[in-house]
Amino acid sequence: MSQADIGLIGLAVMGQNLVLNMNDHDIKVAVFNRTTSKVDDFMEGRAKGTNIIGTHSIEELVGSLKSPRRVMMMVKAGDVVDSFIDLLVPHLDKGDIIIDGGNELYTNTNRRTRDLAEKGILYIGTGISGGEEGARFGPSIMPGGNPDAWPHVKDIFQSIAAQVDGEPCCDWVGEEGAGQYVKMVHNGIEYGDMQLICEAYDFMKRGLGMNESDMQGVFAEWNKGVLDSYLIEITTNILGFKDDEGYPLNRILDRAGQKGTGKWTGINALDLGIPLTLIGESVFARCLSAMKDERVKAAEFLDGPTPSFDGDAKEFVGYIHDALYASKIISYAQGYMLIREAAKEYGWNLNYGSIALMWRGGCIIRSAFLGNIKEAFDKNPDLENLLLDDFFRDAIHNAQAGWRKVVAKGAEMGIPTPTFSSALAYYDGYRSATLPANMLQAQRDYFGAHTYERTDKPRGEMFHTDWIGSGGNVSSTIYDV
Ligand code: NBP
Repeated sequence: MSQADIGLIGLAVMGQNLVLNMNDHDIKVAVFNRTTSKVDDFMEGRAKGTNIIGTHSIEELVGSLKSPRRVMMMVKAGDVVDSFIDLLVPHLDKGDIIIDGGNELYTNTNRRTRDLAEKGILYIGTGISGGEEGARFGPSIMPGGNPDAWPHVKDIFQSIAAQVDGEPCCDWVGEEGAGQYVKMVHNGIEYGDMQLICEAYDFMKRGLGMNESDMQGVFAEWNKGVLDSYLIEITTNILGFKDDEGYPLNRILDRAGQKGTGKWTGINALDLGIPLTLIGESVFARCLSAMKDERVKAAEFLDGPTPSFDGDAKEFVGYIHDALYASKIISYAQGYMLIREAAKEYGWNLNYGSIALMWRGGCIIRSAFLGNIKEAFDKNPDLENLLLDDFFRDAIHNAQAGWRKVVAKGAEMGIPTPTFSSALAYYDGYRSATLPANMLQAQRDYFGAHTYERTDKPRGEMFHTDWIGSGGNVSSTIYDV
């Protein structure tokens, strides 16, 4: 039997489509699945007539591979990945490569990369985005792990990835769990992009009283400009979709779920002390939506303004566009701040421009906008914050008047805009040389003798005031909170 280029474990939706994608690119794949009848079904079904090899045990799978062996897992994240690693290792040699393509928590990938390196096995944890269609025809692939593994998988990954302007949406991200970390932040940004669009839709519908057809026209127009993206495109299509009973959109219950990666991103931001407010608000907006029954009761009980608008609706739609665009810039600026901090914290060497390039195609957040981010990092690889790039500064300056009008009008009309308004609060906070944290420090020192630094003394020199005249001279231990 001629030997396969790579083995793949896990024939669910992602695994099957990736295998067929590899087969299209003349990559010979051997496959295995825990429930082996799924191997047979696949071989008799979608894999019929291809070069794919079906196997029925880990031993047979590994035995069918060229050396160094490459085995990729597309299985449920967590313990299942650990158990497959345990099954694989006794059959592998030093220099062989194990790849996990699932939505794994990056800390697990950190641990596995180190443990397997001790055994001479090269480990990769890669983010893969784009869902079923992306896996089949070109996903965004974000690999991290043991850098020595990258040359062994580079050609395979880059050939099956989405291509934008002749460049693959796949490059080496960084050490250990960096690839899956970047995928996690990508998913958080996806939460943010979706919530921003929902707020624009809600404003047009409830605030301006627009119908689906008019809103569809607006989103279609937006998709031709700076907001050009997959999510704006599908929103346009959703607003235009009608069946015998009308618009399915209007029959969908307004309760959103979440699978966890947005939440992980928010938790990690809190751990690292990064103000990732927009993604945080997007996760909370889903949580609030899920409290449907309570909201229905509260709607009867709590009063507020009834939205009504008597201005120039067309002009206001332009302001909503600007609010969405400016908030989106804030979201990506915050996401990149988080990735930067993680790189510092975990000792990863990341190329921020190539991360933008990886997201340009194949994935849910793909957009023209990511090209501007790539250019910003090409100009200055050490850029501290996207807002400090000339292009994004000018963009936000141009958009801010409309953005402020939308946030103000939303508050006046009682239409919630959690991401538009939190993004604006972040913007105004970020550009404030002075914030009221002097009062906060005074309060902390008053009730807990936490001490404070002074504006007129060197940083790090701590002071305490006896605010009530009866306190002692003992101050609290100082540590970062
Ligand atoms: P699933 O996440 O549904 O996993 C199915 C695979 O895991 C099957 O091969 C199944 O084997 C195997 N598996 C399970 Br479940 N429990 C197992 C166990 N205890 N022992 C051994 N094998 C077990 O598949 P998927 O939706 O294709 O996703 C694969 C990975 O890719 C996941 O980490 C997912 O988060 C990630 N991902 C998914 C998407 C997407 O759009 N679906 C997108 C991007 C990333 P069985 O057939 O024997 O039950």
